[in-house]
Amino acid sequence: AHYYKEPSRTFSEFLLLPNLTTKDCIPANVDLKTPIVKFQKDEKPAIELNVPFASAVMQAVSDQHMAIALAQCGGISFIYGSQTVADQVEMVRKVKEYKAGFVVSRSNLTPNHTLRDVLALNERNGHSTVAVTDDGTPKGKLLGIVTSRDYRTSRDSLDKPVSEFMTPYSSLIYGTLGTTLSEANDLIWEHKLNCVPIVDGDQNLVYLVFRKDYDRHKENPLELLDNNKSYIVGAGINTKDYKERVPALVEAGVDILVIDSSDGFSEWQRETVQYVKANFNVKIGAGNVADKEGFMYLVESGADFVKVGIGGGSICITREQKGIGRGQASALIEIAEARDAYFEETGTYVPICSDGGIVHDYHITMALAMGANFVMMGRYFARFDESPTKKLKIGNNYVKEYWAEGSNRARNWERYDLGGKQGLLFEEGVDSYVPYAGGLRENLDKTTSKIKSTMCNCGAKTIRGLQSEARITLVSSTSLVEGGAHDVILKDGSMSAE
Ligand code: MZP
Repeated sequence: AHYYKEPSRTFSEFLLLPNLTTKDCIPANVDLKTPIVKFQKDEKPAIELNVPFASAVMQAVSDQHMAIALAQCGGISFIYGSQTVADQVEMVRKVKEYKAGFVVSRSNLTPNHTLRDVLALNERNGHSTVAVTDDGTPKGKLLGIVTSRDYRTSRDSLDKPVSEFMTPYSSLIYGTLGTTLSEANDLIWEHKLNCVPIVDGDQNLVYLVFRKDYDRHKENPLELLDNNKSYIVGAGINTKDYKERVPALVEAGVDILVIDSSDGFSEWQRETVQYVKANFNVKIGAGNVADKEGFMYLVESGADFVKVGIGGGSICITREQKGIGRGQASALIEIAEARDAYFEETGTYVPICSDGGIVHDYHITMALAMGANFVMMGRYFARFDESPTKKLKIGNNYVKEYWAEGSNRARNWERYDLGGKQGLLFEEGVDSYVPYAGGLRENLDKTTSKIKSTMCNCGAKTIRGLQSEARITLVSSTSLVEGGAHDVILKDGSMSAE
């Protein structure tokens, strides 16, 4: 056997040291843009994210709702593959066909219809917004606008009339298409709507656009209306049914695939990557691996990115069940070094994704500093309204369900398959709850603020800059205690660490 001299380590065992912060190194100047597919030196990567976040290939995390919400924030979801090809394709199609606006007539929908009705309409039409007019045309009298946010934040109230959602999530407004800009502004003010009015050449109201959408389309806000651009979406595949699944996903317009496996250092992965590369013009990531040998094997097989991480997921019991895995930080550091050396040698840059084990927001910054180009998270996203799972009240707290792909609930045997009898032979993950945390956008904004702020402390305005400038120190278990509240009595009555 080969023995590694160093123990394998994870994010919590490290801290970043500040570098000089220059006056222009402020959060507003930090760019979190990151490549997620391989590219040649001096070339622009074919796919980049505006924020370095991917949601996990899991039933409890990535369906079409999560994919749309995360793409709107600049990240990407990989729709889970542990479902039939037809169901997965339908989810991908819904993301690709999703549009921002839709007009129905009053006879189809009025404020007395329920949120469930709106949901059904939007689901059917792949739209985020329903504008209700009296005659069903954009020129008609505008009776109301209901956005997907209304029903997604009100899942528990699907059977209430939409008119009840005037506050606090109100996006249902009354007015007339053809009202003037100043009347529209009065309306926005009166209902405290976070909207921007779009007016025609005569300063008449044509449409209301929600500010979050508007901010991303400042240059040409009109491109938002019945808009041909589609959101970017990924999908998980396995090494068993790829000859059936991949053509269907490609046909549905998927942008990028990833082979979802707990151990990607295998000949099955090589075959799958090579099949996709030989037959389709679609990007494909592979994994998961935990060392440079696994990384190089997948790179040489043709992978566009490589996913790193074995056994570190919050719901994962692979290390307990099988004794395989590696501390996430050690895996990442070694693979990032191999990625950089390969780039130096060949001029080909292969991005790496740190998958699993992110507990605190600073772990994301640490992963990026250690060389990750983006992170994949399950637990983080499962907590939000947009995840596909049930929200429950347990005691005084709201929680959401979150189960592992290798649990008896998901039974994603293909993820763990090593040939032989088909099926999940034993569990490698648990079925659990995570604390409910609200909407994705608010949480993501908070997380990115923390990352940007830390990057400024480190004197870095880009992820590449952070990777080259970061100074990282290992911390002793005693200094870990020093890092939290200690030696005080907390106001909730509990004792802090001593
Ligand atoms: P986390 O963000 O919840 O810590 O980890 C999410 C990651 O755990 C997923 O992206 C996937 O790689 C991994 N996962 C999913 N199911 C299992 C399992 O059943 C698992 N063991 O390890």
